[in-house]
Amino acid sequence: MGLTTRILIAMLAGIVFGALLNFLNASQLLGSGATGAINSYLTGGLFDIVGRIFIASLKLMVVPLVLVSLVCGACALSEGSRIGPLAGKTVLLYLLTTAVAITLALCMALIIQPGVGVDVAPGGAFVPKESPPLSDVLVNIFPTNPVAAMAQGNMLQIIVFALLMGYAISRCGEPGERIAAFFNDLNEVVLRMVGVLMVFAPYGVFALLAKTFAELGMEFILDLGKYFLVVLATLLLHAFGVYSLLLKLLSGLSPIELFKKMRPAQVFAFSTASSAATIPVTLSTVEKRIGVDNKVAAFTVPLGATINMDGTAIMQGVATAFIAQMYGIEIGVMGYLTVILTATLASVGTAGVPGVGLIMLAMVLQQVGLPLEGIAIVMGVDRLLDMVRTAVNITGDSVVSAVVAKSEGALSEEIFYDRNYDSVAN
Ligand code: DAS
Repeated sequence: MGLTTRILIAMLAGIVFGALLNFLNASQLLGSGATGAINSYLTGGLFDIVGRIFIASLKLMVVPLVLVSLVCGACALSEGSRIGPLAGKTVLLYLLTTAVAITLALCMALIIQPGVGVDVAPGGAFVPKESPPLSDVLVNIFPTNPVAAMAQGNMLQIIVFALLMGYAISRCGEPGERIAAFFNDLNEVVLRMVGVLMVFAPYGVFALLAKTFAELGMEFILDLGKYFLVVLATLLLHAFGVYSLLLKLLSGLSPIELFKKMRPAQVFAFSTASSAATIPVTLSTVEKRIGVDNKVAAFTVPLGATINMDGTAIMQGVATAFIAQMYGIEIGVMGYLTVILTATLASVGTAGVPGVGLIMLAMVLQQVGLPLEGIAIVMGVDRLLDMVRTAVNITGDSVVSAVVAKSEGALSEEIFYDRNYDSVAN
């Protein structure tokens, strides 16, 4: 049974079991003694311990994953920058669409306010750390001690250090090539560690959802549903709104044609929830159905799968606002600007594998001083959202590939508008 299925089953089981405990608690059906025992040994005992261990395992991976994957991403970026204007346009558009995505997500969450009125401060009110003034935020982005930044989990400092290191590695000739190879291998190991920890995700999801629903009851499912719908609506708005606008304005190409042609790659991305695994299908679709020349697609598609995660940034934006609202924490304009900066830069390092967006969410929450326990609440519905946002991620890669190729005169409009093409040529 796949991890997706196991997490979904754990989610449903956790919700049902938690709601049952909540009912027994409220109705005192088992008598005060048994109810008290359930509360202290199960809800406040076993589930609390398993849940906290699971949250710790997510925290464990944040620093190594961000550091290593960002160094690799920065190397790939810098390698690419030797391709001159094509790379500049590609990277600029990727970062721009990600920043628009997270801004759109924050606006949607602040307008709809899915987390307002949901009081989930199980351990008592959460005291947020004071958000520093803008000048401090900007100065504090630059680390004075990279080891201290990693020890303290100062994510923006780690991101800046990793980007600088990745750039330097790509400008170091043979020694840099050896180090780049080492970091690419290390990235495989770190992603494998994420995979190992994800095996335990169903147990963590069950324990945390059972605890949450035992304390909050079934009405909480409506709040979770609101979160789910806000993320989904923003993903669709970004995909069909922002991408269509971008394609029409910058290339004059028909968004409807592109969405129709991209369907095989979107379906593959949805089912695998992995941009990286979808690269071969995205590449083939972009070249043979969209008409992008290989010299462009071979650079823009793999780079996009590495650094362009608009769907993930959208989840991070909505989840951050949702968690702040649930805990009644005002993170203010500075806090939201920090979220946009952190999530945009972090998307450079988010690897295209299932579930990694959640670990990057831990990083964003940590940066703005929000409780990571909130992840457990959104995690229950994350797997399905992961599949949708991965399809959005690769759609963004294909839109930017088409725009850049058109601007370089490397896109065949004959192929783009050819409707007889009914399969992705291998
Ligand atoms: N599943 C990731 C991807 O492959 C995105 C994420 O985890 O948010 O794009």
